[in-house]
Amino acid sequence: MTGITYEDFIDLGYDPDDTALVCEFYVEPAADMDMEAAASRVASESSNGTWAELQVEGSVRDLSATACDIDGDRVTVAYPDALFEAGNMPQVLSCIAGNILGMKAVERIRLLDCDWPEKLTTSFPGPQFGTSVREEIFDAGDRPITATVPKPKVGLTTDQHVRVGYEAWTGGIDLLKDDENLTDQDFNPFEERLKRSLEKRDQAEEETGEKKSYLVNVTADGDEMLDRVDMAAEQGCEYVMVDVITTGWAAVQQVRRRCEKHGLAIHAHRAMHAAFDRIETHGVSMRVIAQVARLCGVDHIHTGTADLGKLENEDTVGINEWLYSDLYGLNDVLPMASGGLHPGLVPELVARTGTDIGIQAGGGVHGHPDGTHAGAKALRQAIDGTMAGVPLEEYAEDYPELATALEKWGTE
Ligand code: CAP
Ligand code: MG
Repeated sequence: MTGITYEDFIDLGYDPDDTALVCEFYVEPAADMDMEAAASRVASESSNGTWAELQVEGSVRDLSATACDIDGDRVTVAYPDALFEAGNMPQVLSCIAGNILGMKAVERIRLLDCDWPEKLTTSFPGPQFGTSVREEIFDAGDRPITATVPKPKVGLTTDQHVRVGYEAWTGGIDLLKDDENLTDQDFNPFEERLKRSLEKRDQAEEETGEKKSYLVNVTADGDEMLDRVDMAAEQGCEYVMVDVITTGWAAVQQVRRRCEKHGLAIHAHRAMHAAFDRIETHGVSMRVIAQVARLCGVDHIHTGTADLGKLENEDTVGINEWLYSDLYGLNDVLPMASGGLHPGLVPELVARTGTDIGIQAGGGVHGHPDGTHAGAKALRQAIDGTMAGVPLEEYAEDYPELATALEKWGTE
């Protein structure tokens, strides 16, 4: 009997069939290793090999991954379908983005992209609504939907938070969103915030004649999070918000199932994503994180601002295109642009990303010199002006709130 060694995991002529999950990695081999040796170790450690030569009877080789292409610093690895448990995202990630990220055989390694096969993909539910939220939940026509998050992020009392929400909604914002680190603290408890915000939402809907909604942050440990989803549904929410990275994919899958029962959409905040994707030569790309989020079934996800605003971004436009793309019948996802946005950036943002997005601004609404209500109006005016194809400076001649915002923040 011959043992299984690293060499068994590389076959550069191998052409995977369409049932395989094919992953592209960036790889920098360790100093004492060539690319082929590193690539075979990536395929081995992420499927069913290890550092020692193994003597195993039977057909375990059928479950081995194969490093099937090396192109400069890019390595392609094909994983057989049988390696994966259907519908179990943590299990999939423990293979393709597990131990290999810490292997001494590589100096750096990044999971750049996945080509998801039909069987594995459709074992996940995908989003319930996706971009259709713009029509199904709001009557937003072609314009981007708009959201705001009260600032400061935490510290506002429930009274203050609810008031800010009302001012934002009546100023023209569609969605009020909790911040990522606001859940159920003593200064602003979940249940009270939820109930009172929804009262104000109803009032704002009546006053504006527009549909309004609230993204309440249900992030918590598993059972508690599901209770919060139930409460959000009972109280009449259309959405919940989940911090998908910090809470973990198993929890996201659980929330998705519970949300289906209630017909609730999921807004995915991605706090902590940069721990995986910020260093360009290591980790897991935002592209893959967004893919995983779509399979698990979120309806919105933050994908950055196409290099506008305050945060580092990875290829927002390419990620958004993937989120819209056909994927064996799974619904698409609405990308949310957020992070240092203000009204003056709207035309350029829309020029870069198109209109099938959500635009989220915190500081860019509440930092308006005349307060939240004026800031909300200015953001909506910027969107309406952009949709009308009128340069913002010109549009602002008729809209004083926008004029003030442009004076304060400019258009860059
Ligand atoms: C934005 C924000 C969002 C980030 C998330 C914040 O506030 O509420 O969480 O944009 O980043 O807390 O920073 P501002 P990303 O509008 O005041 O910047 O969308 O890149 O995941
Ligand atoms: Mg935030």
